[in-house]
Parts: sequence; C-alpha cells; structure tokens
Amino acid sequence: MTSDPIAALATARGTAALAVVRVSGDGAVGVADRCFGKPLDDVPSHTAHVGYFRHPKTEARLDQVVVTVFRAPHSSTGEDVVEITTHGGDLAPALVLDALLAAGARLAEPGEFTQRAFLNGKLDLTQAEAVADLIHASSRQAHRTALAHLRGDYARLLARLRDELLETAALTELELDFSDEDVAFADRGHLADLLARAETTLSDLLGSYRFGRLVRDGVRVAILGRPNAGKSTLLNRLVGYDRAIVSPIAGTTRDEVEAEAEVDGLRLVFVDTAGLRDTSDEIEAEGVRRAEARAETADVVTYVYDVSHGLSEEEHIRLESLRRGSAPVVLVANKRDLAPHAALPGDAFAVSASNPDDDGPARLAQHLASVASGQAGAAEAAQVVTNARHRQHLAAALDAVRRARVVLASGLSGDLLALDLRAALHELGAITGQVTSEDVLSAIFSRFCIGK
Ligand SMILES: Nc1nc2c(ncn2[C@@H]2O[C@H](COP(=O)(O)OP(=O)(O)OP(=O)(O)O)[C@@H](O)[C@H]2O)c(=O)[nH]1
Ligand SMILES: [Mg+2]
Repeated sequence: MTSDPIAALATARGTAALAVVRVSGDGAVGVADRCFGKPLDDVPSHTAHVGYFRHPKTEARLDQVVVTVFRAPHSSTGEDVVEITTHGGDLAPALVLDALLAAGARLAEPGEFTQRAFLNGKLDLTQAEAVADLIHASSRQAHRTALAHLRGDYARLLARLRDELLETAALTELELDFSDEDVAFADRGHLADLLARAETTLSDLLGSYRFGRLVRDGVRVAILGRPNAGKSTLLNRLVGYDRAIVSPIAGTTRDEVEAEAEVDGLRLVFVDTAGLRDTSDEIEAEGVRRAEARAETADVVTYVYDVSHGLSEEEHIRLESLRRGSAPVVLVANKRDLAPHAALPGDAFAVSASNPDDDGPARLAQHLASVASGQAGAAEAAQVVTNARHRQHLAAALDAVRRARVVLASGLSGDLLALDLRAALHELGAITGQVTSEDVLSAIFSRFCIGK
C-alpha cells in the first residue's frame, strides 16, 4: 500500500469564489510547508492558517490562501492531509497545484483519495461507492439514497445480516468439529429461523434494485401515439420549456427528442417519439421504428391520443400490445378542450396539453413518478440497492442461503450447510470490501473523478 503524498484539485473548475486543493499522504505537511510563507511542521491538527502560497523553486507568490492541516489518523483519508483553500477561477488553483507537485507531491489518480480512506478503514466499500453516487446524484431521491449509504445505514444493514449468517455458520461448524461424538450444538429450529430471515432481507434488497436503478439513472418515460395527438406539446409542458417542435402538420417529430424534469424527487427522462402510422416516407418510417423500439426499453410508456378523434380500432390493438410489454402503460386523453364531454376509457388521464392553464400535465407528471416508483417498490433509502455490483453479490448470496435452507430442511450433513453459509458470507463480504481483489477495487475507484 502506497502512502506517498498525492495532490489534486478537489473542487470543480471554472469561475467561483473559492477552490480547494488537497494533499494527502506521508509528508503532506512538509510538501505544503515548502510552498507556504509560514512554517507548518509543528502546527496542531485541525488548524487553519492564512498566508501566501509560493512556488518552491521560483518563490513567486501565487495566491493568498487558507491552509488547513489534518494529521493522521484524524483526517478524511486517515493520512496527513492539507487542504489549501485558494481563490477560485482557473488559474489560482492550478498554480497552487503546480507548486505542490514541484514540492514533491504526485498528481492523484481518479478516486485515489477515497481509495486511501477505504484502505485506512475510514469507509467501507459501500460508503466509498456512495461518495461517487453522491457526486453524480442528479435528483433528490438519488441524493437521499447516496447519503443514507454514505452514512453507513446500508453498510450496517448488511453487517447485521452478515452477523446472523456468521452465527449460523459458527454453530454449524462447531457441530462439524464434534461430529464423531454425534452431538448437535445447533438448535436446528433456530438455524432455520435465522436462514428464513436472511432470505427475506436478501430478497427485499434485491427487489429494491429496480427502484434503485430508477433513482440513480432516472425514469425513462416514452411518449407514444398517433401523429398530431399532441405528444410534443405534452413533452414541452412536462418539462416546462419548448424543447420539441410542435406543428399542426402530422409527422412533425421524426428523431427522438429527450428532455428531463425532476418530479417528486425522481428524475424523469421523457422521450418524445415520431407519431405511429404507416408511412411511405423513409425518414418518418425509421422514426416510427425507433418509437416502437423505445416502448420496449422505457420504464413507463405514455400513450397519447386525441379525444376529439377518439381511440381508433388500430390504436386499441396497439394499446393491447403495449400493455403486454414489461413497462406500465399510462393512457393520456389529450385535447380535452376540443371534446370536454366525450366518454373516456376508465384509466385515461385527461389533459389539454396546449392550454397553459391546464394543470393536467403537472398532475400527469406526478402520476408517472408514482407509477414508476410504485412499480419498482419504493423502499427506505438505506435499503435501496443502486449498484449493479452489489446486486450480483446479493443474488449469489440469496442463492447460497436458499441452498442452505434446502440442506437444513432435508436433514443432510452439516458439511453442505457449512459450505453454503460460507459462500453466502463471502458474497456479502465482497459488497462491503471485507473480501475483494485488486481488480475490483481499481474498477470501483476509477469511476471517481480526480481529486475525490
Ligand atoms: N386544441 C388543442 N390542440 C392541441 C392540444 N395539444 C396539442 N395541440 C395541437 O395539435 C397539433 C399537433 O401537436 P404536436 O404536439 O406537434 O403533435 P405530435 O403528437 O407531436 O405530432 P407528431 O410529431 O406529428 O407525431 C398542434 O397544432 C398543437 O398545437 C390540446 O390540448 N388542445
Ligand atoms: Mg411531435
């Protein structure tokens, strides 16, 4: 494990009042000391010092800064850390970073600060991954989930599960050690209870992944319907600005048009598509093919029709086929203003997309968010699995626990039971980082940006 001093800009580039450059590692304080007008070597931990930063070789003054010293192990990485708060903008932080590199630090790799925090036991792997999620969070739900994971709520849930399985495994192994004497230490009923509980927890966690993915990546909502139904008008209302071209000419939209809005803490990504019809126009036909394909990959499908025309036979057939797909379908009866008394199918959502005073589109957006999260089974933030790597290990752990339950129920030898329990524990350990390979670690930390 290396602990040479690494440095990087911790804040985003661009114009801002302040920026932060960080150094971490053995000798971090010495590196900063070589660039700072006042001696830092003996200053106590957690103290801030105002002064000028200079290039160690040229002695040129670079910026007036605040230097904060955190001494190991009481720092974010567990190593000596110096944070230099510079003025913002592109130049001051870059010059300060250059000075630190000239004074003996090396530019950090992406995620290297967090990796060191993990290796020094400041964070477990789920918390380290939550740091990356928090940085990338683009909706309140994503932020809430990442924060719960960062606080360690999720890690504690997994630790509790692991402890229970460990207890089961220990009892089983104890019994194995004394198998010659034919004694049963483990109360098999108690073991069965523990395993049943573990299975429920694991399947709940796995079940939350669909919601977790929606939280992290946003909900993809496809907007489908006949030409001129008002799909693009609706898209513009849903996102609150004129994203797509609207016209009375049927066949206006050809390429997919995407736009986003945050609704009830979820990020909804609306995809407006070409109106569905048979057409000899090659470009429009390609648009129709894409619209049909979009229906299959969307998380929610909205089917928009014009109430003043009603739903045609062809549209009924199309709706039936959409409803056989995996995504829930929301039927939207648009242009309600043109036919306020027309009978609507029971599940239709009536809107007048072109009327800015109609609150139908806003209510529709909320309905879509609740359909998406209801469909996915929204759960406590701490219990939402957002990470594909975790899902893989949880699924393997669940398989192992299920096998263990079968072995236990059939009264087979404790050897097999111990084997399955060990496999489940191994999978859980892989999630939190108790068992990991170098490859996994580098794959995880390379997702970070430099300076994190
Ligand atoms: N009266 C009324 N007109 C509407 C409403 N919504 C849309 N329109 C009009 O319907 C026409 C078609 O609207 P678009 O949003 O372009 O329809 P589209 O479904 O995107 O059509 P394509 O892109 O051709 O598939 C435009 O003239 C809109 O102004 C509505 O609620 N009431
Ligand atoms: Mg359109």
